[in-house]
Formats: sequence, structure tokens, C-alpha cells
Amino acid sequence: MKCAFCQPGGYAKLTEKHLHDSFCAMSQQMYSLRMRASRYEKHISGAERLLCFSELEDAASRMLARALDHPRGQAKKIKLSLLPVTPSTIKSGPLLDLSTLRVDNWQEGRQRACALLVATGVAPGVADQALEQLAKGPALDGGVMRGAMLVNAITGERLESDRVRGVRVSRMDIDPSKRLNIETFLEQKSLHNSRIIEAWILASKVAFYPEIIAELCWSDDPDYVTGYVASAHNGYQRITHLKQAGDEIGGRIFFLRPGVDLDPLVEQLQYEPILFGPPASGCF
Ligand code: WAQ
Ligand code: MG
Repeated sequence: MKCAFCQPGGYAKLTEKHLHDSFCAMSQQMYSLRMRASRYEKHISGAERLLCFSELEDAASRMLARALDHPRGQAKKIKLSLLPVTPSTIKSGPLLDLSTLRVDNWQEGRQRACALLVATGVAPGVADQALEQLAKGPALDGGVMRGAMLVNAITGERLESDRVRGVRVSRMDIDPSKRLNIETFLEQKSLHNSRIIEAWILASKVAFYPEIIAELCWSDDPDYVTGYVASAHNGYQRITHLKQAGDEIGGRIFFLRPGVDLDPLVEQLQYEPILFGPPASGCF
């Protein structure tokens, strides 16, 4: 089936683009677009989107711009990859409720993060230890990982098979037909930027799986100190300071229920395509 708006000339108005995007999501081929930038062994930046054809050019050039001018330094190698994703395999889900906890400094932020993790069921000793591991560099060599650590929420055991790469979550985005609504909500809260949207979507995909109790994240970009604790139960809880400005160490930890069958979960995190709509609470 061909979409009229995909023809040369494109769409003239936002409403037309909106209609076009809805049409794409319902009927057309979607694509997994990923970027990875590195300098020798150092991870500089990465991104993953799930898009329809007409969105690819703009998204790819944004990814490239991000990789070429990044606060973690100049990339030597940039990989962009594009793979088709069959629309019938795409699931849908709600974004997590979003809230912001204002704290005065990273020490207070980490205390609050620890308490939030414990409130979701992570054992107190495990939450403490996880914060420490993330702060000192989660990779084997004490550096930053490309993906997330997997940690048993009760015993604290590290479960990811590759402690350099970790598990990279992919194939998730906002449902094109809901994008306008969601972006308007973020604009009203002065939170409309790609970093926040991408982190919110990623956290929503992670929380989609009941095997994962909670997630902890802060950025590895030296100039971005806000992080979050996320869970299906308590939502996407932003914390305004989780590290000191200038610190290049960051990462993600997914806390797993004990006894989880790891391989299918990792497969879903990496490859199951999901498009997200507004939070189930209907907060907007
Ligand atoms: N899957 C798994 N882990 C990832 C992924 C992914 N797709 N992307 C990044 N990571 C891990 C990896 O270890 C990075 O080093 C680390 O997370 C940080 O990535 O609401 O910007 O892209 O204000 O630097 C959160 C708060 C910002 C946003 C997170 O992370 C807000 C951020 P970054
Ligand atoms: Mg980063």
C-alpha cells in the first residue's frame, strides 16, 4: 500500500505529517535505526529508534550530528545501521508515568535513588552496591559500558554475559500517531528534548517486562547530571542530580527478579519492537 504523503513534495502542515505518521505505523514497513560512535575502545555515543520511512532521513542526520559533536570526545568510528521491522510483529505499550524529584546535590540524589530502588523490591545492600558499581565504572576495566548491567535484585549477582558491551535495548519508539500529543505534554513541562524522550521510551520498554523490577540510570555525558529510577510500579522518576558535573562515568542497571530465564529476556530487550503511547494513568 502506498502513502500519498510519501511522494515527492512531502507534507505541508504538521497535521498532514501527523496523519502521514499514523498511516505509516498502521500499514507500512517500519525500520530499526541505530547509531554507535566510538574512539578506539571508548564508547562515545549510541542511539536507537523505530521509525517509518519518511522519518529516517531526518533521524539519521540528527544521529550523525550527535555523534560528530559529542561531549565525550571526537568519534573515530561511527556506525549507522538500518533494518526493516515487520509491522505485524510490533507490540504497543504505555509510557511510564513521569515525575521529577528535585535534589540539591548528587549525594542527596543517590540517597533518594537508593530509597526508590528499595521501595520497588531491590534488597537494600544490593541497591547500595549497585550505586557504588555504577559510580566507579561498571565495565570490567572500570570504564563505561555500551549497554546495561543486569543484576539479581536480591543477591546482587551480575548476570550479563559481556561486561564490556552489556545489554543494549533497541527497537522502541513513540507510536507516530501519538507523537504530537506526547511532545506537547513534554513542551508544557519544559522537558522537550531528544535525550529525555529517548530515556523515557527506553525505561518504558525495560519496565514492560515483568522480569525486571527496576532500573537505575545516569548519563555518561560529563555535562548531564540528571538521572532516574524507573519501574512499572512507580514510573519514570527523574532525579535532578545523580552525579557531579564533569564526571564521564555513567550507565544503566536493570534489576531482575531471581530465577529469571535470561536468554529470552535479553532477546526481547534487544529485538522485540514496541511503540509507546501515553501513560496508562492518562496523565495527559
Ligand atoms: N540500552 C542499554 N543501555 C544503554 C542504552 C541502551 N539502548 N543506551 C545507553 N545505555 C547505557 C550505556 O551504558 C551508557 O553509557 C549509559 O546508559 C548512559 O547513556 O529524564 O543520557 O545516553 O532528564 O548517556 C537520563 C535522564 C539520561 C534523562 C540518560 O544516558 C532525563 C542518558 P546516555
Ligand atoms: Mg551518553
